[in-house]
Amino acid sequence: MYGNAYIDPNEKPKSILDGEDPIKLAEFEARIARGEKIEPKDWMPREYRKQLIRMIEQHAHSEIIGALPEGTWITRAPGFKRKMALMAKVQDEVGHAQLLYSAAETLGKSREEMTNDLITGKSKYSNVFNYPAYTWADACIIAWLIDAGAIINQVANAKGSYGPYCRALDRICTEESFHLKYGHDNVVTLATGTPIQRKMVQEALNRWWPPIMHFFGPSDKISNHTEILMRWKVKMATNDDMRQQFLNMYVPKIWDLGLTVPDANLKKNEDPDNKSGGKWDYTEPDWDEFKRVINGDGPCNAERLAVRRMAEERGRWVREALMNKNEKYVLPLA
Ligand code: BYC
Repeated sequence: MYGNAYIDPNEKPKSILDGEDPIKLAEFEARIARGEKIEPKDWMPREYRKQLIRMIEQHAHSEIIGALPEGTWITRAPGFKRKMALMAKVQDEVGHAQLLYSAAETLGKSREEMTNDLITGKSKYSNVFNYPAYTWADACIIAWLIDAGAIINQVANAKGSYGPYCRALDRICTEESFHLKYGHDNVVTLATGTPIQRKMVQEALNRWWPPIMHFFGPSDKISNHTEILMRWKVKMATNDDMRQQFLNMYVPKIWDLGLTVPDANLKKNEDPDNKSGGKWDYTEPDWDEFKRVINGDGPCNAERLAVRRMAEERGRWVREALMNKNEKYVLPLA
């Protein structure tokens, strides 16, 4: 861990830029405007550090908790090939958490603190992983559409301002693009399969649609952090823009497979004056449900954290053994 300016999370400044040196702040913002990357030892405003820790940490937790709903399908995936592919995907997701925790550590918060904040329910992680994966089709929809949403978000933010986060996102996106193909292949198999398979995948899509709409974050009108994160190029598009991009790319693909989207109001608004080709109209997602789920009261929050807590407890002896400076280890022969 090499960041040494970690902020006390309980400290409450009067305004987010209170006490910042205006000259340093102007230089910092000029670097960002020129498209330069900010690196861990560079000067940065406290709010930039705080926001990045929050966002990267939540992203890391999402990867590790996100491994759970799909992970339970490894032994039940149909056939050896799909079991192998799902095992590799889940392993990748855990590796993404590893990369992201390392990126967050460069800002000065230790892995132990982050893990502790996750298992005590202090930190958030993506809403979507608080829903159950009842059938194999749910695991397929996650691998296709949640990974698709993640790629849209991450490809954009990989061009952002904080070097370690952008480099982690570049690597993650490469791996996610395989996940997307794997998920698409699974969904195509079900959607072009027997009537029972088609019904199964349609029902899974119906279950996952509301959480997927929530995945991109609250609408811009009620998003707390978008403004400052866009100003500092941490977020490269707003929540609503990312949601629109997802609808634009994936609704036609869903329809092509003969599946329906469970939103009677979903349609592309073909305004001829709109050069972007028109935006999608959709039913406003239920933001009360979203708030409940991200604040700990979703269908699987308790179970997810209990599993993570158990893993932490069961792995303690390994970490303690590795940290023991007095332990004599067998040296390699060559
Ligand atoms: N879920 O001001 P806003 C994956 C919170 S894993 C939960 O708009 P921001 C995968 C937000 O934190 C990839 N909470 O926030 C893994 C804030 O609360 P706090 C997951 C959410 O940060 C395994 C409050 O709502 N991707 O794909 O400007 C298997 C207000 O929101 C969510 C990432 O983590 C949510 N969906 O924008 C398969 C991407 N949305 O902190 C797949 C990185 C919002 O004030 N994160 N909240 O208490 C981001 O890009 C941004 O943080 C967000 C939200 C766009 C998600």
